[in-house]
Amino acid sequence: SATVYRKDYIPPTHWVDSVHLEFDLHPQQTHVHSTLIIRPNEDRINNDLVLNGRDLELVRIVMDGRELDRTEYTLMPNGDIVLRGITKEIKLEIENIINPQANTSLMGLYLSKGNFMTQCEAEGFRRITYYPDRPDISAKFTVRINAPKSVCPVLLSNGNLVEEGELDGNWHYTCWEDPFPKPSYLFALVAGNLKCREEKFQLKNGKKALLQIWVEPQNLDKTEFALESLKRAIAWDEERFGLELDLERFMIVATDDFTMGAMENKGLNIFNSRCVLATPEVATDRDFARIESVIGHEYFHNWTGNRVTCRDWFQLTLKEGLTVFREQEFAADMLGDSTARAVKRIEDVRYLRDRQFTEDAGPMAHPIRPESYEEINNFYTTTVYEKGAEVIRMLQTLLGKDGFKRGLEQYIRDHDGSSATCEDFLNAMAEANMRNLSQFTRWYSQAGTPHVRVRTHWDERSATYTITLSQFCPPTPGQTKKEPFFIPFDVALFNSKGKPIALQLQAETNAKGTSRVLELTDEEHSWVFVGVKEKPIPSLARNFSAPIIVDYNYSPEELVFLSQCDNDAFNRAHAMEELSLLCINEMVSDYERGTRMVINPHYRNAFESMLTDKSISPAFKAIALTLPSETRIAEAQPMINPISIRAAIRSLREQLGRQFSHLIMRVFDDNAPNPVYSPNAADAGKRAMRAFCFELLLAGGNAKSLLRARQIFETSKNLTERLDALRIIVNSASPTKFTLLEAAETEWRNEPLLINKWFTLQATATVPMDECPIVDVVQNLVERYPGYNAHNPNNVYSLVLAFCQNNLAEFHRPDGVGYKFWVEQVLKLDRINPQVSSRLARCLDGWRRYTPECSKLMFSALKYVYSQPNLSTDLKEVVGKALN
Ligand code: BAL
Ligand code: ZN
Repeated sequence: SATVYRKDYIPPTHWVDSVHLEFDLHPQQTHVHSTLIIRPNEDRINNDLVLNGRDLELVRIVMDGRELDRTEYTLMPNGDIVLRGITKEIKLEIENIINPQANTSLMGLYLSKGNFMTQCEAEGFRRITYYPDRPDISAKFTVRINAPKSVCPVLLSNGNLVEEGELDGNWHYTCWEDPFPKPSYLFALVAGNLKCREEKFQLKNGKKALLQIWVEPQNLDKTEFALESLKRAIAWDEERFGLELDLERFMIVATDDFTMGAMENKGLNIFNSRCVLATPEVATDRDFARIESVIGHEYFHNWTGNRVTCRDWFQLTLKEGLTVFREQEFAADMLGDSTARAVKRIEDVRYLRDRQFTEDAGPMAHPIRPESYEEINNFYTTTVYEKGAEVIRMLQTLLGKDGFKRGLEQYIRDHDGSSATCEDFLNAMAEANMRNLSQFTRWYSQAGTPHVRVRTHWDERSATYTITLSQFCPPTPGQTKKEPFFIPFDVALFNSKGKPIALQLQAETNAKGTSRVLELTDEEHSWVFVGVKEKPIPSLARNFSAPIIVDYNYSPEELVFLSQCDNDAFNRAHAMEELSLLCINEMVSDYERGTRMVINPHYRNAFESMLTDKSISPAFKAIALTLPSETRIAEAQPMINPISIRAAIRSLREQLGRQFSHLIMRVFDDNAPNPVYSPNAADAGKRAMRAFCFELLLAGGNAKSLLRARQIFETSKNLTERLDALRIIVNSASPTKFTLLEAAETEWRNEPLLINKWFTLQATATVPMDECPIVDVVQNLVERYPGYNAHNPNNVYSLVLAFCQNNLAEFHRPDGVGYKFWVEQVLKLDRINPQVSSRLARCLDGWRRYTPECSKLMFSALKYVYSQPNLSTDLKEVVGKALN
């Protein structure tokens, strides 16, 4: 397949002024009739018009009223149509047929439980009709949908409903007009048997907007939280960035069959049901938080993505990095107090470290703006999204909140109604703040996670403290040498009493503040702080001020100190994490040497002190004490042996649970949440703290806690507590787990949200079930459980992907059965949905870093997949890169 390069961008040969689409909906034979007004782009000499098309059955093309014969256009092997020599404005009428029922890729128009849904980003519109399917072409859309009334009582598309009526044969129709020109990837159509929760919402500008959440009838009672989140998102964007809802009507639709989390189609967002439906019985605290974030994310795209869109798909981070940043700020602002914000920041950074740092260190490493791709769907990555958001956050750190807002306002003023590039965005930021950001652009062109090495020197005689930062970025595929990045590096210095000291640099006349953002632009630079009368302890890259790895040789004593005293909550938790990593690494070595695994005493002290600290919130305590993920631990190992990692964690939990059982029981009792469930951060924090205690107690052999967990599973009304209890039992040696898993299945089998949780519980189980390796449990469910459907991405993600991605020790069994299962699944899923198979394929990206026996097997598995005929472009690209 062909590689597409960013440098090859050429503006379109033609513009589309208007599109009228008419659909006659039918499960196997949907007729699409499209009328386009097209005119040449005067700046281009080439006037051959390419209309993209995939898997379409063409009926006819009529140009300016005359039907074209087969010799008047070229049908390309890939499905595109070329019309040669279009030098003036034309009216094109195209009729084609599509088969939504046969569409398992979930791109274009497809069926979800009998309801029609669409997904067009990035290149799905060409699966609906022939069209120049590229984001730099915007047109005004009108849509008419005709369908049988009994099957499709509800017919929706983007914009405003302008007409509806009855047709012969019990059919009916609706007409929609989107007032804003848009690229084809933002088109949406939804039709089926749906019900909505709706409300007229007062906007700041005095107008009212109709907000609707459309779902299958049985889910109507799960929509309240989504609607409230949407209202909060609208109000927040008005308040924080002065960006108002520009539509009379804003709709959200939920579907169980969706590859991504959600999609920001103009005025008609389509959501994966797991990112929208919630009640305390079917959603956990984390789900509630995620729903609020995703609703915010898609809504915020209305400006950053829709009103100003991307010129080409290489610019994806222009809308995604920015919108993830906006979503994170929204979620943090909804939390209010600074510790709650820090907890959210810690969660976001842990996700980045677990997923993006690994990506940046592997065969798929790419800059947030990639230079090439074979399949754009492979670049909806944590690099483009989450690292992209960190890059935007650095801009806010450098320019200040007001300066950043000014820059965003200018960006939108300059590009409203058009498509833009990452340079356009940076230029607006630079101009609005009169700053030179040219070096900053390297974050957009260089892949890899930079390391910043820190050296410090305190000189007693001159009372100066010198901090020297030097940066280095490891090579990534196709980029051996990197130029220095522009790195904002936030520091504070603490005296021995645990107080931050006032900071004064050598060139300054007086001290200013107790923390400072140093701007590292060279390979190496030193800063000299004066008036430092005792040797301080530095707090580095506070609040994760840049997506970097800090290399500094803290002593364990200093880490204990920071875990108790740092007034940056993020770094306080980070110090705790460093200590736990230190401890786990030692235990991994103990295990591999065959010696007794011992808890590092410094970690033990810090653990006890934080556990008993009454001055900090349960939410913070829970996140700071939670052990690092296996992925995070693996990242720090020179050679990954998941079995040793799991053994070390198990022993650590067991020892902590035994040694601190009384303390932990007290903390457990102190954290009784409010009996009336609310997903608010304070209560969620208490529940998280209790689950943490539970896990340790059970690991430590406390038999009573098993009974208690069972009782919670059987009596609690909220899913958070029930699922935590069940997970802890499933991960214990107790045979009760079989009874409870069965009970859960009986209760949950008709609720997709819950059965997916049930899958994940088993897929991520850390101990074999009745001697049966987890891979067999998963395989058995895939092959025999009637509620598992390989066509449903959520089923695949929560069972197969959860196993391969998150159950390292069971997946990477040295006998290779995990990899054999992976091969079967990747190949099978590739026939159904290439986006899903290529996502699963990436679980073997890191094959070079594992023990030689695993590594060899992983390599063979990848080679085998690569050798198979007819792989999708998606899968071929990621497996090819892994092998390269
Ligand atoms: N645009 C694809 C889904 C999202 O990032 O919102
Ligand atoms: Zn997005």
